[in-house]
Amino acid sequence: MAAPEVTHLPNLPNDVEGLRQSIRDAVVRVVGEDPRQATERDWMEALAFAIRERMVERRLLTRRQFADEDVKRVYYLSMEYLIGRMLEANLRNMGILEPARQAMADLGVNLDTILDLEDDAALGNGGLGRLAACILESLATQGYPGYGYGIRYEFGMFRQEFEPYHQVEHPDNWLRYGNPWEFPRSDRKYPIHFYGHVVEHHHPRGETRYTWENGEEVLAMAYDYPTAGYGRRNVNNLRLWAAKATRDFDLRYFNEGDYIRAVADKAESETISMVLYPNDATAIGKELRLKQEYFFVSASLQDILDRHLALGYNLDALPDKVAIQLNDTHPAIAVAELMRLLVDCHELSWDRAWDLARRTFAYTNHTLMPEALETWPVELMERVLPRHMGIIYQINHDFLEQVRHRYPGDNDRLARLSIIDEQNGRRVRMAHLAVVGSHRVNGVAALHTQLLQETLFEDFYNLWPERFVNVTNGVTPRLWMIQANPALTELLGQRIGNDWQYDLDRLRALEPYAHDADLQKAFLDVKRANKVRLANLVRERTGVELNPDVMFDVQIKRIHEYKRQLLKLLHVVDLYRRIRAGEDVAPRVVLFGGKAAPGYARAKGIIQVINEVADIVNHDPAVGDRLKCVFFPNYEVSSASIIIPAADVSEQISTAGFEASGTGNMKLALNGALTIGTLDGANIEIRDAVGEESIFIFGMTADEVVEHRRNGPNPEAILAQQPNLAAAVEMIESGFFTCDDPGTHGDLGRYLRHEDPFFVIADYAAYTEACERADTLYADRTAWAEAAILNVARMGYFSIDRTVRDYANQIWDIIPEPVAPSRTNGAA
Ligand code: 7GP
Repeated sequence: MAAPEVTHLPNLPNDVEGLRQSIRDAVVRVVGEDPRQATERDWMEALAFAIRERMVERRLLTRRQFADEDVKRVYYLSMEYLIGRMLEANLRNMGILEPARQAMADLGVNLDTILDLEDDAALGNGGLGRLAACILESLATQGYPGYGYGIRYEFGMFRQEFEPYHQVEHPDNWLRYGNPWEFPRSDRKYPIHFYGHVVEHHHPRGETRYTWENGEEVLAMAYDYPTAGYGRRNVNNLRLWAAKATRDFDLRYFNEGDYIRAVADKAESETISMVLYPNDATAIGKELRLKQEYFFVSASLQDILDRHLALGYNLDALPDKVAIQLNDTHPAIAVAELMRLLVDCHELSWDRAWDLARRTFAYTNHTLMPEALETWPVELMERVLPRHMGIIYQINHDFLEQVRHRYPGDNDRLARLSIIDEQNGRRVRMAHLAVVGSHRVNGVAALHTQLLQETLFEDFYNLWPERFVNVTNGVTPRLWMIQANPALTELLGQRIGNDWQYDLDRLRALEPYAHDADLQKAFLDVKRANKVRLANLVRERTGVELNPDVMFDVQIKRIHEYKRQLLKLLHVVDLYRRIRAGEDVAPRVVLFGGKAAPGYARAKGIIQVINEVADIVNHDPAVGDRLKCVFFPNYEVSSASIIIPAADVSEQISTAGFEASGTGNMKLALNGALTIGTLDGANIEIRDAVGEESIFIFGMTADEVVEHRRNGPNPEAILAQQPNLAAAVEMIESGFFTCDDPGTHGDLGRYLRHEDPFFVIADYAAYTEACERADTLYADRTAWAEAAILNVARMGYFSIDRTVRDYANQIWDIIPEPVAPSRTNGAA
């Protein structure tokens, strides 16, 4: 036992005086600057260091308690974490936002100015990555022992600019000034192998053993990001891996005297963690991507096993002490890697290892889009991960044996279920590997899970119905209400207290006041103030003036054909034409935001045409305030938290059957926007929660979409019957909105007239009718306020805390372990 003074934790004060002291000290001791000369950025760093020393203290207390209490832990494996800014969130969740504000003011610094200096941590593309960030925050908030693992990308999601209409991508160099939130762990490094070959060792009695030899080796080094729970002392950890060259990477070239080549090789091996692939819901068949996936999975599993053994557990206890969640198939190679570690490195028998692996893993699917389903050519897998290919063959062999016994002679079924797709040039189906290797598989909304069972995983569902569960997504109210919407938070506090911050169902207490005129007025005032805040940002970023007294109609999400930004755009063009023709239309601001994958030409074309239409509409003196159209550049977490509280209307208009869940729909509705939406993803559950009168549902259902496709859609026939729609399409294709080449949009016209794969044309009439219902309600301010208040009151189900409890109870079998106040050395 070490002496007490060695094991003692510092217990730093959290009052204004104590914080001021820490911050002032940090400017000198950490930043290395004279407080007399410190810049705002110096103060920001000093503040971050003062917070992080408090976070790490609680992190260590949390870890001690978890070890003492023998808890079961969940590990969330995700290629993406779309975190956003950390300073304000950490201050809030640590409970020191207000004292820190005062301490900074005492030092002559305005906290809000400082908060605005921070870059977003954008280590994700969209929904999947943001969900991962929400889940980590909730795990800590509810006191669950839950850890994230991922990649410390040097370059996150690209920065989007328009030049002047089309998207241009710029690198996101978010680490250029260093990062005060991370703890580099130079002692936490694991070797990661690629390439080489497998050698079999036959033992006369006993199983054949395999070694994976030669090949290349990279090191994965850990960087830790403490994650604080709100209103609790628990601080969990997000561990991100960075690639580092091994020391002897270069021996060969050094010996040959080729120094430059040797150093260049070092740089090459470190590219693994260099950049996030900016693709949302599309698989990237690149070797580097496979290496990224294996890199972080292998490092994470080695680390998990190390910790498990260091805590004194044996490997047979793995599923009792460890749950591992695979966030989509990106980490699915974990199934084979855990088998390799258990069988080759820890010398367990194959059957014992398989039983442990399957009981440890669970897999979340986030999309039904066929182009998102990851498959790797067998040839590539054999070259990059030869041992894993062998393991996958063995898993598949055992699995298909089982299927053969269950369905004798059904070879078609075997081919459909096989982990190896023999039809398309032999590929490994990662989703099949994930399903076979997991004890639970979940979709992210009720409809999505149902469709998984009926389509993508139908054969697996028939085989193992008990494996499939639904866990509807949620969002964290800490970021998406308390931080993003302080004015509404304040109003809620006055009316119903603050319990909803921990238990979002308590928002229901607002229901009885929905027709209270005072509340309605206060609610509309809050919304207007939020619209003014957004209008200021839009002016700053785009130069466009918005009138906060008209409806703000918002579609913010990745640009995708199935999400149907074109449907909204056709509505804008239709309104514009009618305004020019002297018609009286309800005024609105239409705001788009979102990025297109750099290689997704159609999505980039959609951005371009929106920008072109916006430019004409916004400058046409005949239009004035009746219509404004804005494409908000570089939509990210930090701008989302300004846009969402200002929205009156939330556009959730994907082709039914394509949006797995959506989470933007939840954030917007929680902030009092009314949804115009299809019966897709979680929109259905939102409708059930808020009631028909607080949502504008339209369009084909998922079944009708299938039916419509089967009948052979005919967009031209529909256009012939809808003169307004036809006129809008014509206006675009005729080149009305393009200044240079009028032919640019001919292709878009052809696409809509002859292909229309996501039924924009077929749903248009129903869509505009839903928009008109919204306009009518909006014109009645009292009725609108009532509907919007009820909407807020009934969104409790969509808290990420409920989502995380569903995972904990149905999948992980873990319980909360709140850190006891006594453990904090008496700290308040
Ligand atoms: C998204 C889904 O498109 C969205 O509907 C859902 O709300 C979100 O995941 C969280 O579950 N999917 C992705 O972002 C994605 O990249 C491909 O999926 C793997």
